[in-house]
Amino acid sequence: MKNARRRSFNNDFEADVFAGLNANPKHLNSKYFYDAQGDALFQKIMALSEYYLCAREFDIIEANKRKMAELFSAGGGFDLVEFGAGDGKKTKVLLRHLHARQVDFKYCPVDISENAVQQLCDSLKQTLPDLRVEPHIGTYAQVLTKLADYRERKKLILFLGSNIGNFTLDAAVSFLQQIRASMGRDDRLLVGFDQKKHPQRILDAYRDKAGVTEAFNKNLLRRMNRELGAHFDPDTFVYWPVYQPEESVIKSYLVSKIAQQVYIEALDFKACFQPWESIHTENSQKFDDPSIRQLAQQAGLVVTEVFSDANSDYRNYIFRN
Ligand code: AVI
Repeated sequence: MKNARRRSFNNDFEADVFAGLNANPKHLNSKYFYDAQGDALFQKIMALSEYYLCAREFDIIEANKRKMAELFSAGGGFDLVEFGAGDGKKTKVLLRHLHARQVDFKYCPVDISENAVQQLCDSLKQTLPDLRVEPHIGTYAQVLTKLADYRERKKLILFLGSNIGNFTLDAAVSFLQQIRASMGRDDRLLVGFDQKKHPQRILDAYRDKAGVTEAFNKNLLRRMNRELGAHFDPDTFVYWPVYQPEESVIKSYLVSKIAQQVYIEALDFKACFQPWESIHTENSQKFDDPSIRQLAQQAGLVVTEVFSDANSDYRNYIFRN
């Protein structure tokens, strides 16, 4: 194995692939799922009957949009900053409602995927042409620094879709702490949390019958082939999600069915796999009220409102500083 410190990389993807495939056990960061192909697959996941998260959060926002709008718009105009905006499907419910009531606000969607942000801005231009939109493209870490630019008036920060579940718990606390540091007294943070439930339902959401989530994970291999000149054969890997009820987390893996050495041209490096060796691709944490309150407390945030769907499958919490 060549020494990582002596190498130079053209971008984070190259550096992270090299580090992750040299590690034991191997891992890749799930943020790399989201290139144009990954975005399209994630759109399909969100429409799957097994993947209840989006539909439940949509129901919650639809049922509570009046109350949410009142809470946010009390005391004048505000900036609505959304981390991980994606296609904005759920947020559009709020946007339409605020817009129809002529509330003074600006929408600032943030996403790592330029493609997703572009599509969102295009669709908003069609449906709400006079909405003020200020998009940002970048990783959460990059864009967190931008929150400092939104100090002039009140802001509402959205972090929907249970995206927080893709962080480790420590990283979630640190992310929330950084958001909190940018929040003034009147600012609010609205976060979506997928809830603990029957393990089978959780597992089914990540092991859909149509195999879309498998294709979404294997897109990581295809992305390395496209962007790094790697030679992965996705058919030699099994997609394997597991739900750990003790930690209440779905852990997703790609497992090599065979012993193989995969050459990655851009890194001039061969990734070596033993038979049945895994690559950890994603964590999707599930929550309950105590674990959310503990997270909030560790981040120094205070819960002000909780919204739930009828079965408590999913919840949205509002926090203040
Ligand atoms: C974006 N994120 C919250 C999704 C999740 O549920 O962890 C990504 C996903 N992975 C597999 N299906 C969906």
